[in-house]
Amino acid sequence: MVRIEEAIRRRVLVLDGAMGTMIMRKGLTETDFRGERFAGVAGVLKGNNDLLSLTRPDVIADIHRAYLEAGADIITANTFSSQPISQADYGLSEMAGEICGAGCDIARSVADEYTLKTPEKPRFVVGTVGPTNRTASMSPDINKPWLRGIGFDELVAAYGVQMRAMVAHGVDGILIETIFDTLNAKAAIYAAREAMAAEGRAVPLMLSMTVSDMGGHTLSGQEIEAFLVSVEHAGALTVGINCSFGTKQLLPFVRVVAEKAASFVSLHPNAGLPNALGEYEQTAKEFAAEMGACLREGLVNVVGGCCGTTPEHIRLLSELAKGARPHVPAQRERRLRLSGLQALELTPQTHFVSIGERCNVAGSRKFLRLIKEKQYEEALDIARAQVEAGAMVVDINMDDGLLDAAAEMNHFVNLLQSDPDIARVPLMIDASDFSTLRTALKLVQGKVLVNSISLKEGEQPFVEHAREIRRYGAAVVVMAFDEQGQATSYERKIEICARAYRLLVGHVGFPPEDIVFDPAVLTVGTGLSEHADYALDFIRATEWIRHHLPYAHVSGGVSNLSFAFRGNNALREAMHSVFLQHTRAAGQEMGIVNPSTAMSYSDVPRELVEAIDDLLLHRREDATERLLDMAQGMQGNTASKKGGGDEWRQGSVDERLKYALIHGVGSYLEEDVKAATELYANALDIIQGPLLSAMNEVGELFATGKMFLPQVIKTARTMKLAVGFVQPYLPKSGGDEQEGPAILIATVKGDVHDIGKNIVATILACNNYRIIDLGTMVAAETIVAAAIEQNPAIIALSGLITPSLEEMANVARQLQRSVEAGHLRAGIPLMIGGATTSALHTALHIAPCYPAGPVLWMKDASQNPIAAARLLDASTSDAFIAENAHQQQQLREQYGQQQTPLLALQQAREKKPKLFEDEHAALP
Ligand code: THG
Repeated sequence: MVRIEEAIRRRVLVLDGAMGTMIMRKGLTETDFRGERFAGVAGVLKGNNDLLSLTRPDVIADIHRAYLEAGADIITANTFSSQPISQADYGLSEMAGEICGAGCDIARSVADEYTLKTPEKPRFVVGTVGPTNRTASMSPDINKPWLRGIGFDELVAAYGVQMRAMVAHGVDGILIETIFDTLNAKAAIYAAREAMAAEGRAVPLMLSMTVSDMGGHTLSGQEIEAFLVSVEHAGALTVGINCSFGTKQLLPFVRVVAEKAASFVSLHPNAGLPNALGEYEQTAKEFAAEMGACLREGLVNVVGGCCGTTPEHIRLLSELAKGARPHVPAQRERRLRLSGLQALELTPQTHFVSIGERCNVAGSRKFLRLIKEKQYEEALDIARAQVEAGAMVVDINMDDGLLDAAAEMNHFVNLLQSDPDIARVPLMIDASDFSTLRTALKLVQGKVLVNSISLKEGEQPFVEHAREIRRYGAAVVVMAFDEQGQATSYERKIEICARAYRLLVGHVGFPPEDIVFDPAVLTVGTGLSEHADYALDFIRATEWIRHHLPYAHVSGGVSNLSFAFRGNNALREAMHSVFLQHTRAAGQEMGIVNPSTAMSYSDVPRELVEAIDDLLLHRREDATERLLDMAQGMQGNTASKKGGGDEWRQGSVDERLKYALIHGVGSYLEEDVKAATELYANALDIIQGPLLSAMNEVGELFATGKMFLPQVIKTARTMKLAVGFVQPYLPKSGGDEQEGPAILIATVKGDVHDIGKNIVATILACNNYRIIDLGTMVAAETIVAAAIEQNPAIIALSGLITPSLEEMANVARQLQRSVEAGHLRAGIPLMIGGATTSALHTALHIAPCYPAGPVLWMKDASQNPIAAARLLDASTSDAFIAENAHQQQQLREQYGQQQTPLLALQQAREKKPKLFEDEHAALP
């Protein structure tokens, strides 16, 4: 039997196309989904495509056959959502394993049937693993950025069910696809490895990410290269991109994958961008033409289709793939790579990797106080300041006797990851207790540097911990410490590091480039003679390690060196600078430092360099005394602070407020809002003026791909903060705590997506509206009942997937009926938003269902408060509603006139962020 790993070397393999689109076309009913077996199950089962593997296996087999007939080499089993988390939406968690196994069996038998017919063209089955409907890297509540809706362990448990079924049911590979959150993917990789070990059968992994914006980020904010670094430990057969956009839009991103990944490359995009009605309309011919360009470039090894593709698309594609030149995977040098939202690669050109030391409760009194007092926002400012000052990695340490280190780590790391300005750099997780390190490893989507492990407790725990770190895909700092204690001499330092290297590289199989040795920077100038060689021994050990332990790196905590000179910061900084001059020449490439005070070597006066060298290189016995004498004059001088970039503080109040909102900087908001109240007679104008115009700009930046989702969320939080500061200045008409008009908001039935809805809710709440959030999957009856009961000023509906469009029309009809029956007040505006919605669809299919009130399409979340303000202000309301009605009438006429709907659609199509679009009902 030819294996997929062999076949892929010979030619470009063709994957199948969409399963969902094909199922939708079959027009199946609730009864089909239920079969006899699930007839009595409560709730709606229609939409649970994976369940059809049990209830309508014939339909699934037919779809597989259609793709095999079209020329597919690889078919994807109907298992995208066959894990307990997604199945919980249907009350079928317990069934996940069985559903998954059945899906694999169907694909296996159909594939084998075809292989038997044409043995020269073997057909493969991959189990497909979707992202679930939760995200492990983002908070479900944007006002609580430290929260997570799901944890790594829960994901591993759920994926475990799916992975074990796949391995046991004979798949040829596992395709972890539509990855929108790398932490979810890392949990899937972890679960896959466990399942293979448990079942005693290894199959190749294939990874496929999905880009969420035109800037090429995942939904959770990672750049493509950062994603690749984060999952490199999977050793995947292929990495690639699926879903997202059409081929043309994805091509630049595929080039990045092809250039940066050591694996083979896959691509299975959507059939173009969805039209204004949420449909994919790219024909097979157009699709093939675009894919052809990609094949000619030699970028890929596996091609297929995602949303909207059909057997005809795959048929044309497989013709093209026949003669295509397979991509030759890039040669990756053995280099340390880490990632936050961005990748960091240590190259021979890298100047020096400075690791910020200040988020350490043991190394900063201020940080300790802030954590103890739970002043996390200010603690976060310390991290931000370090990044602004040039830290390329941030060290986090919560080791303090009075703190629950793991709990604090959890809170702070989550918080930090929600701030894209900080989270763009990789983290160094610093803890003496391995369980705290483990906690942190489960929180981070990027590739972190673990600080640290050592031979302190002997070889066995050392090896076990290294193996575990590897399973999470992290790099590791090894301290020169063993059973006898800390290495203080040159001989002991190199002996321990060599032993650790042998164990890690020889025994564990740890990649040597992912090992960072820390030969321990110890304090000099203490007055004790046995400390006199500490600096020199570190320098010599560094040189030895770099020569004798190939690909491994050296780091150290530089500020330790000068503890003896506490209180004289200028001298300490000069010492660090001179020390680094030596250690870097010896091969130290990274160090834990205070980035905002780093002094450049050339700024240290010559005589001072000499005096410091006397101490560091142990050239004179009286070096400490002489240095102290010389340093007298420097007392109290603190070196220049760099970075921070506060130039924006020079602007006008409006400009400062705008800057703060767009960059999500909360620290000056209070004073700036106060200044604004002196400028604006009416405090409401601060909200309607600079604040709203900033939100508008955010919307624009987002729409044009210059901002990505975590940044937008951050600005919304800052907006809320700003409105909070404005609040006391607002006129209080009712005397008591006055709340604004109520807005009822819901994601419609059949749709579980709520990120967009939550953003809208928060932005509206920030504008002082009272939000009644009914959640997701809300039935029309529930929305109508809540509207009757609460009499909101506005009703807002959200939906991401195509079927939601029809459901929104249904809600509109039911609202109308309720108005006609006299239950509901007439005239309540209805707002429509979400990625598949459009001005045209709203005009054509929703507005006519609800003549009782205006129906408004919201281009993006920043439009809602603007529209709400116009609607609810008596002086603008009528004109606004009339203008909206007029525009919709025009759209309807255009659509009616032009016999070719396509043209009308193109004219009407608005450019909007394609963040939430695609038919995978599993995306959040
Ligand atoms: N190796 C590794 N990890 C480490 C160290 C190391 N982690 C911790 C530490 N050493 C590196 N970090 C610091 C952080 C702060 C200081 C020194 C090392 C420091 N702090 C001031 C002081 O104590 O004087 C704090 C002053 C204040 O309160 O602000 O010097 O070696 N792998």
